[in-house]
Amino acid sequence: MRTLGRSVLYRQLSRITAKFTPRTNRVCHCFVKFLSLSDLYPKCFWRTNLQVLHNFDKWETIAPFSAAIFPLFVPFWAALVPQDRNCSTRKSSNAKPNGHRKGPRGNPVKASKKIVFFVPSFSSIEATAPLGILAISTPLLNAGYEIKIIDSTITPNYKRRILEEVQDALCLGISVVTGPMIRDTVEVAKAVKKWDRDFPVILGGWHPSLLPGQTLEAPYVDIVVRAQGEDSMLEVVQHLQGGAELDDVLGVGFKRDGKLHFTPERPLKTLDKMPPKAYHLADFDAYEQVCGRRWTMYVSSLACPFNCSYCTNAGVYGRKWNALPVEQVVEETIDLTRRYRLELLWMADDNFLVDLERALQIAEGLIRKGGRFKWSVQATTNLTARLSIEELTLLRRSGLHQICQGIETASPAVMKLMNKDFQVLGDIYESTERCVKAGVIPSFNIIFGYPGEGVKERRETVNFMMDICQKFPGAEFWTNIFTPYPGSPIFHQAAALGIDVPKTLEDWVNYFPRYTVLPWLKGKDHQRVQTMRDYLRIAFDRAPIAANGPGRFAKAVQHLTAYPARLRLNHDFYSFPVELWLNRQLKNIVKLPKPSVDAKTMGPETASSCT
Ligand code: B12
Ligand code: SF4
Repeated sequence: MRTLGRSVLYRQLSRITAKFTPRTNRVCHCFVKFLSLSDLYPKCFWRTNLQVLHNFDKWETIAPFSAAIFPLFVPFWAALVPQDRNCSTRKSSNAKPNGHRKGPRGNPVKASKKIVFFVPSFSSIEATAPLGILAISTPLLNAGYEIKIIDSTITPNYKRRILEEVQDALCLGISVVTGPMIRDTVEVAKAVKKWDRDFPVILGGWHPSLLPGQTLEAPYVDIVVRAQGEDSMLEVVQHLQGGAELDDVLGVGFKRDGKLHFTPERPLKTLDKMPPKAYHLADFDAYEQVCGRRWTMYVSSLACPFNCSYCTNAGVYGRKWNALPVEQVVEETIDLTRRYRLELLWMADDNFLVDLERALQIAEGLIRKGGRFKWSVQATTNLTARLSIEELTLLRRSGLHQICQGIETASPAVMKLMNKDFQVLGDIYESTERCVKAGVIPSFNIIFGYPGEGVKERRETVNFMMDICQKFPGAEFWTNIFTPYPGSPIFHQAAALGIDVPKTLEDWVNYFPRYTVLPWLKGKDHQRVQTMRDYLRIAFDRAPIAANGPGRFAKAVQHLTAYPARLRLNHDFYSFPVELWLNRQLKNIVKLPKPSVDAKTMGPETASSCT
C-alpha cells in the first residue's frame, strides 16, 4: 500500500483505538501496519472497513480475537463494498461513492466542522495577528465551525502541528502574499498532500487573488479564493461538507477532471458590511514574545483612490475607497486595546487620510472616550500635507504617533512614470516640519530602481532624503528595490522590460523587494545600490514596530557610524564599507531575534525572478 493509503488508514485507526488501553492500541497499530505494508488491499478498502469498525462499540472486547481472524474476512468484506472499488490508491477518481461526501476532486471528505488555517511567516519580526484569517474566521465561527490557526511566526514546529491538526479537520486554508511566504506555503501544502492527497487545500490572500490560474495549477492546491474571503470561504466549506460542486460559489477557482474552473468575481463588499474580525483567536502573548511589543493591526477603511503604477491595490479593490463609521472605529479600537492590553494599533488602511473630517473625528472620539494607545497610519504625501499644525496636534493628542507615506521617488520624471504626479515635493517639506513640531513621526518609503530611474534620478532621491533627515531630525526613511507585482499596472510591461516573470507558484518565493535584481540594475550597480541602502539604514535613526531590535550597545555604535555614513551618502562614495562591516560584527555579538522565514538568507544572486 502507498504512503498515502497508510496515512488514511492510520488516521482512521487512531480514531477507532483512541478509547483503547495503550497496549491494545499498540497491538492494533502493529497489526494494521503489517497488513498495510503487504500492499494487499487498496486504500478505499481500508477506509470502508475501518469506518465499519469505527461504528462498532464492543471493539475493545473483541479486538484480540478479531485481529487473529481479520485477514480471513478480508476478501468477503471487499466483495461487500463493490462501490468503493472505483477508487484507487494511485489516482483520484471523480466517481462519487454512494453516501460519501465529495471533495474538490470528487473524492470523499470527512464531515468534520474543524477548519485549519496556516499563516506562513512574514519576513519580519513585526509579528502580530493575521488579519485576513481573523476576518474570514468570523462567519465560519458564526456558522458553528471550529477554527485552528497555526502561524509559523509563533509556532516553532508548525509543519508537525499542522499535520496533527488536519487529522480530524475538513480542510486547510492558507493565506499568501507574493514572496517568501510562498516557501512555507508550498512546504506545508506538499506535506499535507503527501499525507492525504484528497485533503482539500485552499489558498487565499493577495497572491492567489492576483494570480488565481497559476496558483491553482500547483498540484498541491485544490481551491483558490479571490479577493475578499469572508463569504467565499464560508460557502466553500459548506459546499465541501455537503458534497456539492463549487460552481455556484462566486470568486473561487477549483479543479474538476484535471481542469481548472473559475467562477465569476464576487462583488466587493464595503467594510461596514463586513463582520468584525475574530481577534479573540489571536495569541497576543506569543506575538509579543517574538516582536517585543504588544500590538495589532486594524482596518478602518479600504482601498485607495489613486492608482500608482507599481501598486496592486486598484487591481483588487478597484479604487473604491470606503470606510467604517467614526463611532465604530473609536469603540472598536478602544475595546480592542483594552481587552488585549495592546500598546499600539497599526491602521492597515491603504490611505487613512482620504476623508480628513473623518480622521479628525476619530481623533476627537478617542480623546473623549479616553483611548490610551499609540496608533499609526499610512497616507499619501498630498493628503498628509493638508493637515494643519493644529490638526496634527489633535491627532497626536489622540495617540497618533506616526504617518507612513509612500514618496517612493523625489525625481519629478520618475514620479510621473509612477503615476504619482499628485505628489508635490515642496509640500512634503512643509508637512514634515509640521509633523515633527506636533510630535508625529513622518515616515517615508522609497523605491529604487524603477524603470526610467537612472543615476541622476536616484541621486535626486538620495539628496532629498538626506536633506529632509538633516533638516527635520525624527523623519525616517525605509527603502526597497522596485519589484513588479502581478496586478499592478506596470506588471503588463514586465516581460517587455526584460524581467523573467515567474511561471509557477514556487518560482515566486524569491520575489522580494529587498533583494530584487533587475535587468537594468544588476551586478556592480545592484551591489552599489544595496550598499547605499545599508548606509541609509545606519545614517539616521528609525523606529521599527518590533521592540526586539538592537540593544543600547548596538544603538550606540550605530550612532558612531551614523556620521561617516552621512558623509558617504553626501559624497556618493561607498567603497571599503568598514562601518557596515562593524555593524554586521555587532549584530553577530548582540543576537537579534529572527523571523522563521528570513529573506536575508537569500542573496541577490538567488533572486533570479527579476534578473
Ligand atoms: C499589514 C501589511 C503588511 C505587514 C504584515 C504584518 C502582519 N504581521 O500581518 C508587513 C509590514 C509585515 C508587510 C510586509 C510586506 N508586505 Co504587506 N501589507 C500589509 C497590508 C497593508 C494589510 C494586510 C492586511 O492585513 N489587510 C487586512 C485583511 C483583512 O485583508 P487581507 O489580508 O487582504 O485578507 C482578505 C483577503 O485577502 C482574503 N484572504 C486572506 N487570506 C486568506 C486565506 C484564505 C484561506 C482565504 C479563503 C481568504 C483569504 O480574505 C481576507 C478578508 O477579506 C496590505 C495592503 C492591504 N490593503 O491589504 C499590504 C500588502 C499585503 N503587502 C504587500 C507587500 C508587497 C509586502 C512586502 C513585500 C513589502 C516589503 N517591501 O517588504 C512585505 C512582504 C513580506 C512577506 N510576507 O514576505 C502587498 C502584497 C502584494 C502581493 N502581490 O501579494 C500588499 C497588498 C500592499 C500593496 N498594495 O501592494 N505587509
Ligand atoms: S501606492 Fe499607495 S497611494 Fe498609490 S495606489 Fe497604492 S495605496 Fe494608493
